[in-house]
Amino acid sequence: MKRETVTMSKPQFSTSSDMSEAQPPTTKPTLWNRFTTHMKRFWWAYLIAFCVIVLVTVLPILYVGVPHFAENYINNSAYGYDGLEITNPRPTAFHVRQRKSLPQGGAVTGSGHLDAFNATCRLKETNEAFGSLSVPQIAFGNGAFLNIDQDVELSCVDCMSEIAKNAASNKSSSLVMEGASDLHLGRIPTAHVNIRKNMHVGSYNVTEYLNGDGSFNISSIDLLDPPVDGYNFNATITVKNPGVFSIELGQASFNLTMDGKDLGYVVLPHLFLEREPKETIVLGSIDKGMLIHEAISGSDDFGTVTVGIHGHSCSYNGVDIPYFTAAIKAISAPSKLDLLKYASKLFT
Ligand SMILES: *[C@@H]1O[C@H](CO)[C@@H](O)[C@H](O)[C@H]1NC(C)=O
Ligand SMILES: *[C@@H]1O[C@H](CO)[C@@H](O)[C@H](O)[C@H]1NC(C)=O
Ligand SMILES: *[C@@H]1O[C@H](CO)[C@@H](O)[C@H](O)[C@H]1NC(C)=O
Ligand SMILES: *[C@@H]1O[C@H](CO)[C@@H](O)[C@H](O)[C@H]1NC(C)=O
Ligand SMILES: *[C@@H]1O[C@H](CO)[C@@H](O)[C@H](O)[C@H]1NC(C)=O
Ligand SMILES: *[C@@H]1O[C@H](CO)[C@@H](O)[C@H](O)[C@H]1NC(C)=O
Ligand SMILES: CC(=O)N[C@H]1CO[C@H](CO)[C@@H](O)[C@@H]1O
Repeated sequence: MKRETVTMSKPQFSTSSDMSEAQPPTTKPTLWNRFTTHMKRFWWAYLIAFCVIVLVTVLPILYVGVPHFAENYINNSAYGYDGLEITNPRPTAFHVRQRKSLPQGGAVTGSGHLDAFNATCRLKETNEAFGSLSVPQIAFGNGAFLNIDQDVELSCVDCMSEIAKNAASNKSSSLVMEGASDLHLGRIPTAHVNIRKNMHVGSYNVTEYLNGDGSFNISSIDLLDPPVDGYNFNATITVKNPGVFSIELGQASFNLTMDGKDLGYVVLPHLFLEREPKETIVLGSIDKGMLIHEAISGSDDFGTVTVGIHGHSCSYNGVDIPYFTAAIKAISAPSKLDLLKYASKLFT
């Protein structure tokens, strides 16, 4: 074995001189004869050379190129949050669901699958792991389909709070999803891929959102006199989701101010931001006298008031959800309300 390798390169380069010496000088060999004689003597050299070429160039393409390509493809394909649903929040867990078609672009043709794998989610900034997701097998052929439907346990609740807080404070955050899987594609040998995907989490300017056109509409409002359970009004509002994914928050409560003074508070007992605008209930306890006085003689147009909205807490089934509370608490924004349009009942 060793010896062959050593001599292999020599015959290849000295063949022409060997050949002419080997041929009897009288007969004029045809080109074909010379070729076959040459091949008879040196076939093994060509075989070895062929094997070397295969080993050196082709296999890396399969073993290195395919994983590299797959990693590149996963790295560069934009992850879409559309269709993502976060529900059933608990202090250290929540449910996540996403069913979506994945684009099968680039050179990934043919059918195959990516094995199921566990992905670790980390905060990009600190590299701290805060949860893991078990990504199911993803089969592809005519496109691919992702189907995630599971609980995510949080190993770092503060990390999740940071992400949620940033999202509500117009600060973006980045996550890294890490994992390793095997890619089976057609007849190509199984390729081991290391996945490290950066994901951007969008954020919102709540001030802009609250004052933007059509972010929420008050569909109905009832004054409760005498108050019921401490609330002196209830209302039904339609809320537009500022984001692209659905999120079940539970009971969110906000304190209200006007000109820096306490006006009261509102509680939204079942806040679930879905893709389409959706109705939700608001229960409130406010100083009506102060509101009406401001509407009539305040600095805004007649009937219009500017109410300061300050996040207080968020709970689900009566249990505080620390990461959502962090997001809600980050909200402190003024909102202009046209009481004549929304709450003319206040003046009757
Ligand atoms: C994919 O992204 C990760 C992290 O950004 C990087 O370390 C890795 O080299 C990338 N892979 C390819 C094939 O570009
Ligand atoms: C993911 O992790 C869980 C628990 O640690 C384990 O039971 C499961 O087999 C893992 N799944 C894969 C695909 O490695
Ligand atoms: C949000 O937008 C408002 C008005 O456009 C601006 O005054 C405020 O600074 C912004 N807030 C953040 C956190 O960027
Ligand atoms: C509120 O009403 C306006 C006009 O009636 C509409 O354009 C907007 O989409 C509505 N917003 C919601 C969240 O329903
Ligand atoms: C608001 O209060 C009125 C009067 O008590 C009641 O009929 C209505 O069902 C309440 N609406 C909500 C959304 O709680
Ligand atoms: C803030 O809101 C909470 C409930 O949402 C309420 O218990 C608390 O009294 C409010 N604080 C003020 C100063 O209004
Ligand atoms: C950091 C961040 O997300 N900033 C955003 C704040 O809000 C404005 C307007 O909505 C965006 O343009 C910024 O990108």
